[in-house]
Amino acid sequence: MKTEKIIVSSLQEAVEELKKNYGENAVVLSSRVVKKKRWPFIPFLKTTLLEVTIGIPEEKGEFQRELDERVKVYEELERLKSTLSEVIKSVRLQEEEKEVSKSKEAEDLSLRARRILSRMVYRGVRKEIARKLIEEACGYDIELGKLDFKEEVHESLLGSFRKNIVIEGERIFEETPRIVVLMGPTGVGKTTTIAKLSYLFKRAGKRPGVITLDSYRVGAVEQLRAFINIMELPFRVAGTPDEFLKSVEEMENRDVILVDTAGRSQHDKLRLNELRLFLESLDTHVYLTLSANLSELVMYEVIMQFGMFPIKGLIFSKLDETSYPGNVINVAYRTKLPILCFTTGQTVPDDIVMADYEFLTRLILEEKHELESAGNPPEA
Ligand SMILES: Nc1nc2c(ncn2[C@@H]2O[C@H](COP(=O)(O)OP(=O)(O)OP(=O)(O)O)[C@@H](O)[C@H]2O)c(=O)[nH]1
Ligand SMILES: [Mg+2]
Repeated sequence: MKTEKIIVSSLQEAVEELKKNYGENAVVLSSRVVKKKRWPFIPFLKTTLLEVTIGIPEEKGEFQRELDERVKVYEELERLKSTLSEVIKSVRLQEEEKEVSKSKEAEDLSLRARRILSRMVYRGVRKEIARKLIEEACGYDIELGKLDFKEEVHESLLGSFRKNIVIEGERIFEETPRIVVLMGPTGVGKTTTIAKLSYLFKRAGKRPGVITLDSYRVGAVEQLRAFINIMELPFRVAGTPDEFLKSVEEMENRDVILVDTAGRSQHDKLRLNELRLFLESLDTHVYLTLSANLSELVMYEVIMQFGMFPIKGLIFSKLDETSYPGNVINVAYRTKLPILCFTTGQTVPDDIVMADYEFLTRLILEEKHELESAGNPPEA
């Protein structure tokens, strides 16, 4: 921005001058009073004048103009994309509702319950599981002659989740296990989650330490080490079962030892057995990390292959990368494995949510407020 000084008799005059001579984008930056003008025949009469500093924006270069244009186009595209995705969503929901209303559910579920059923199926929950969860959240309404939610939708469903899905969540900070091991396929976010968890343990007043068994990927180890160092926590790399045992001994004074493992494909039995050697002699709490965007079948496959370890619970990572989190419900409902936490992005340590029923209910209902404000619509 260029600046220039002009002398005027009032601010009003300055504004007019700006518009006339400097264009629409010029602005007044400051002003000060100067008594300058003397009238030749009346020397004692001085007129008060203002010295006004004005700012004149520089002409935008070709590159900046082009960039601005592109940003505008991208913004417009983003707007269109989000409108389109809203339209697709509402069409799919309507289709789902039509489907449900044609089926047997129409005979025995209230309209409100059917709408929630459609919503859950749309979010990826299997219909039979969604139906079971809804049935448990409902009671028989004599007037309707159908099942309807006992309380408001959110509360009723939350109660049903409590009965059918096991959640570990914040409890881990109270009943802190001594050695917590994260396992799972390659690239699901184990190392990132270890960093986030170690922060949460420290925040909960515990004294965590971290051991990584992943001595293959130097970059990954260094990244984790850097974060753990910032938190002033002990960190060890163990390449053999003996080194691992030694590191555990060295961390004797720690409340909890978080153990990161190298990603193993569920098909790589040899490597999985090797991992077993590390943990054999110790009492460990193994959590399996599953990316929330995996298909349900692949999730079962991974759980089965890692079944050679005493899996205590599940961590669902990359929740931010899926629009259909119903898989989480399906897998937790069927396996009855406790959910420990969800990770929701790449940022350490913020993008992690310790699992609780409130979060799970919201996750599945998504537009909770929209549904609740809809109340209990009259039967069609
Ligand atoms: N979008 C998203 N990305 C994540 C999340 N958690 C981790 N990532 C990213 O996923 C990639 C792999 O993360 P890592 O923590 O290295 O995964 P890992 O399971 O330790 O990988 P291996 O040790 O190679 O098996 C990195 O780019 C992370 O930033 C998450 O919750 N959401
Ligand atoms: Mg890793």
